[in-house]
Amino acid sequence: QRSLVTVGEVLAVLAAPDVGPLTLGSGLRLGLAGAESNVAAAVSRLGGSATWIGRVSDDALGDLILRELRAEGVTTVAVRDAAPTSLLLRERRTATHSRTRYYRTHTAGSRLSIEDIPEDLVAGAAVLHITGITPALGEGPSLAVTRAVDIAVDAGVPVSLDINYRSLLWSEADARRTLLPLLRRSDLVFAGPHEARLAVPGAEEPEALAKAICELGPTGAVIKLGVEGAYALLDGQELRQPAVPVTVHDTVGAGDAFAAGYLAELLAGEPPERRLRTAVLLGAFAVSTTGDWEGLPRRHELDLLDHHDDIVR
Ligand code: KDG
Repeated sequence: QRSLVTVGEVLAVLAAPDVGPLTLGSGLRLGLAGAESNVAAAVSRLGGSATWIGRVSDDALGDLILRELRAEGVTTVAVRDAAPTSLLLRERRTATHSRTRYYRTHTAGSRLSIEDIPEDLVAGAAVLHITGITPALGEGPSLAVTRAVDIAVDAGVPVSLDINYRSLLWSEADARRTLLPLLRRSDLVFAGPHEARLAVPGAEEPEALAKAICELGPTGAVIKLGVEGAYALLDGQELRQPAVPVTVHDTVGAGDAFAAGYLAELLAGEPPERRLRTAVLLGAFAVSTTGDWEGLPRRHELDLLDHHDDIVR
């Protein structure tokens, strides 16, 4: 099977296990995150082939990133860099309110450059998946993503874009300026309603947002609606998928899981209805488990949320 190829940065996450202010000190749990690697790991768990391209630090955290991705079955194409790994600090200030802080400048991932993108690999991909996070990391990463899209478009490889707007990284105006040219050359776009409005201001409802996105070039737009499921416009065909009811535990990573569910089924040759169903299901797994990707299912676990018994004996 040809691979999903993605380009991005993996961050080390320092997460407070307890609820309360970090001001008082705390033990922290070390984990990993990164929108693109989340997608790669999730696709791999569903049996798809996934390749991640990026820069990682030349130290224990860089080793941890590569070991973890490889353990998940993801092929890694990594340049080792003397700069450190980015950190993401997660404070659980109250039971329902988390605060995030990035330590993300002059780090390995932000030094990604055009030369780090292997042409053959991207040209031979089943799909190139990019997100709006990597281009926000600086000029080098932004040019690297553009280079990957250039290669994909020339080779006829479909491009999937998750807008993934991060207000801590850049303004909406900067995001729009940088992401619109990428969106126009993408085949498939994932966005929440707010992210979609950032790309196509003026439209309000999911139907109008998806239509406006497709008028810019993509043949597919998938609007993620959280507890209301998802709406998609794919080659002019409308699809709706209700959400799977679950107990919300940790919503971070739900969007990546959603995109991964969709893309894994695309890779497997499944029809649009099935792609959207698995997308919503993976989003449900992400919100009902801890961490961005750790709780995501393998294929044989996809029906787990159908069982309402707490304990499976
Ligand atoms: O989509 C979840 C991401 O926000 C998380 O994994 C970290 O990539 C990340 C980012 O830049 O916020």
